[in-house]
Amino acid sequence: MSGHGSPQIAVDGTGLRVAIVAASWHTTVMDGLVDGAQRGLADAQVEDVTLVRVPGSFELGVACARLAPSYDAVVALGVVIRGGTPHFDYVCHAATSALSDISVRTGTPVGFGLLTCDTEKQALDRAGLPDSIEDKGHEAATAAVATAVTLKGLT
Ligand code: DLZ
Repeated sequence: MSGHGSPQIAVDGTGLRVAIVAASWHTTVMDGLVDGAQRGLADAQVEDVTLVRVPGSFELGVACARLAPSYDAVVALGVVIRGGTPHFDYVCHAATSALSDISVRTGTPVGFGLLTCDTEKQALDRAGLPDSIEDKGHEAATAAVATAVTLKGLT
């Protein structure tokens, strides 16, 4: 994982089935996040990966809710960039609370790869692109798989 204070997690997710759900706004950043999540799953030896695209981050919740019961883990990816109206706050809040609720309600880990940024530069810095500082798609995928592996060990 990347970012100040983040753990270095080595995960073996062999045999797991994982869905990536990705919004489509802010294409360059999203391309980096999707690539990072796919790399994270490959690093964790996850071979059964399904990629589902939704229009915007607001739609992440309904897609993850549909997929969560059928997968070992889901990775939600999106980018919301603050504009001049309160829309940003509504989309961020709706998506975040839906994703949290889905993971707790279904017991399927949902990796939180939703970037909520004031500027496009902040999003690019976190997108896992060659000039980025952080790799949030990889981080979200690794966290989801690590949690799925832990939960399998408990049941
Ligand atoms: C409408 C909207 C706006 C203004 N900004 C973003 C954004 O920065 N990132 C994103 O993923 N989606 C955005 N959307 C679209 C909403 O998430 C949603 O797709 C629409 O409101 C249609 O339901």
